[in-house]
Amino acid sequence: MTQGMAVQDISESIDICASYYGEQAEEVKAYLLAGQGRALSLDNRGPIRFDSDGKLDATIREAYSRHGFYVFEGVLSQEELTDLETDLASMRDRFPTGPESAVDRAGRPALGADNKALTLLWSKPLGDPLGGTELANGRHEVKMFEPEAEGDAPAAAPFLLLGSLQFSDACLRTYAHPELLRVAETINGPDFAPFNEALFIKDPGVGAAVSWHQDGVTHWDNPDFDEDIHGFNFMAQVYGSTAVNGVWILPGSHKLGKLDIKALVNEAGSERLEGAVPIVCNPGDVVICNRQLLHGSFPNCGLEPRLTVNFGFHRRSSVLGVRGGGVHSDAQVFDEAIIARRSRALGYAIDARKKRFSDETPYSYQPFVSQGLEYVWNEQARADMKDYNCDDLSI
Ligand SMILES: O=C(O)CCC(=O)C(=O)O
Repeated sequence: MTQGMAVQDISESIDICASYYGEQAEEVKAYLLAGQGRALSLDNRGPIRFDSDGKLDATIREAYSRHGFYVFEGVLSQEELTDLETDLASMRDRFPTGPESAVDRAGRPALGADNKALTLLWSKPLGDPLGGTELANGRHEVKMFEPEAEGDAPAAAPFLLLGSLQFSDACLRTYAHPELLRVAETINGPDFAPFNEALFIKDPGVGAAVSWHQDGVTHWDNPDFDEDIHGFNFMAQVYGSTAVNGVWILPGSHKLGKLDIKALVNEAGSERLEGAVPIVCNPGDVVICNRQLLHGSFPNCGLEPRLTVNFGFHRRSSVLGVRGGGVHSDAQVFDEAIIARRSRALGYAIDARKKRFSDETPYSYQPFVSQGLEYVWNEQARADMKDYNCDDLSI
């Protein structure tokens, strides 16, 4: 365990969460505690470090490769976290009043109401909207236990916002965090390509489960298959992430190919998979999570909120000339033009960040440099970002 690392005390949440599971409460409590202990004993957390060539420190790279995830501690400043919280509050004000509604609670056109691309996904409180369905290529093979929410919970609550960069300048700026982009460069090469961006919203007593799955859908049978071929996600934590509300992963599973999730659940006797650990973070920590890892999250039956700012990147060779999997955008063959169009979000993000954090050295993205491209974040750019996620490089 990282010496001296202080994590949130979630003992009360663990008890409350376990109580939702009735007869299995003791088993759930033991599982949460054991998983948390194992997570904190792994050698995969600490500040981002680079070597003298500007590449991600080799020890970190190796630990990421071994476990499939790594917790970069203290990446986002309090200022940046406050910006994200403020934007979430104003986005919530603009959310539709329900899954079928096109207006917000003030009767204005709701956020995303006139978008072509899918934006806000809803769930019944503490539900598992994807598990055991054909949605997202059927990759969420099992339905998680759906506890009964308290009586005052809303009938449905948003749990996932897609295309988040068009709705939040704070999310756009975080997307261009220079140290994170240098990590992306080390892992995926200087011509790395975007994937997609989203917010996972897990409010206490309401937040939905995301059933066990592996993200990749395209390259499992590729003769050049390797552990990084489906890219990775950064998961930036605004309030932290715990055994109760966080994503759980099966360490090392990103190297095992496509797993039979139903068989793993049968073997474990429940969705509490053996050997899995939660991603434990403090506010401001950012996780890098291999998309091939078996991962998922339980419904948030605890007391702490989780807001994850998700954004992923690919190797260019994983998307160029490849037919998309159709999960985040319509399936299409990704050519240079589509990748360039999708990359403009990064150009706008770098400029938006430069304007807000002027003391930082902005990230220099090689494909823009080599083509002499410069992007400016202004009102015209904002209009240009509408529905940018129709081109998510979904593989
Ligand atoms: O944040 C969560 O609960 C789920 C995240 C996830 O499944 C993903 O990023 O692929």
